[in-house]
Amino acid sequence: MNISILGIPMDLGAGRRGVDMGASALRNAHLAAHLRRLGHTVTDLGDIPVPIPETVDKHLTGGLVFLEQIQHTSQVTTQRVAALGADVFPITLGGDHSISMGTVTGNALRGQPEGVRTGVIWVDAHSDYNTPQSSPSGNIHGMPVAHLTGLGDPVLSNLGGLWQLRAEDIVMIGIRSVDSLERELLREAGIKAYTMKDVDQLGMTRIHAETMERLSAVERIHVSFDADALDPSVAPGVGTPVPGGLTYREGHLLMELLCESGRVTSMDIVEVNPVLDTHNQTAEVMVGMAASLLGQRIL
Ligand code: 5AB
Ligand code: MN
Ligand code: MN
Ligand code: MN
Repeated sequence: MNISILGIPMDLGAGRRGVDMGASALRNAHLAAHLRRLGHTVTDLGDIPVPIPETVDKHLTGGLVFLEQIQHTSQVTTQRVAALGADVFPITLGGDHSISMGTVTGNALRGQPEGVRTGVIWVDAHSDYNTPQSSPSGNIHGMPVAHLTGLGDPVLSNLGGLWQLRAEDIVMIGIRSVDSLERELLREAGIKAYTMKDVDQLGMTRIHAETMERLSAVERIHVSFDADALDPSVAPGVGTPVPGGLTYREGHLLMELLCESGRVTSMDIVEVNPVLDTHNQTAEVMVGMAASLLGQRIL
């Protein structure tokens, strides 16, 4: 496979500093080398420039912190990813999860300006379905899925022109922290979310099978992997840790089953925060997850 790595060192969407260094941490954990060892051709496209918070005026625009800067970066991200060929497998490195408004949109538009029906597997402790009105924090990393489906601020929900992510094409896995108004929005939209209770009860094998069934009509599948989906004992370097997350094996099993399905066409790795990490453990774990998705075998 032709894999392109693109960093988006964004921390304007998160409440804590340091997640902008996530892309560097993942490169330091030998992401490209691991993928090359699996036989892939890997091109690192470097980083999209993102302003650091200290250089911009922090203010709230209609319930969103750093809206203008995040809008600009999301537009650039959409264009850069869309310009990659339809045959390329992009791995986009955050940065906080606000980058996924641009990465998902760009991936849907890759090679086809009007957009391709694209499914999203959102692996996360959080559902990231807040609107500016429902958000308790104003932090845009808690809002990307809502904006991808057309809710929220039009400045962020119209990145794809006529293309929009359909609520029925989203599956969330690992969920265990949802805000109260956000819960109502998820219900109204009918978004399928597997909570940690579902992971415990059903197991990852069944969740994977149901996910593939649900996404059977989409042409592309994007995996957006927030490191905080994993249990904090496995991935401590995150800004919004929530106890009771996916085990190391549950994370790998999901990636291995998705790899076998052969249907995943792009991936984000987001929310890795080296400032809060121990010895780059979280970046190394996330590189392992990417390797499993891209063909690493035990035997
Ligand atoms: B992450 C919270 N729901 O909106 C909010 O890490 C947390 O991308 C959002 O999943 C966490 O501020 C965003 C309380
Ligand atoms: Mn290594
Ligand atoms: Mn997230
Ligand atoms: Mn999260």
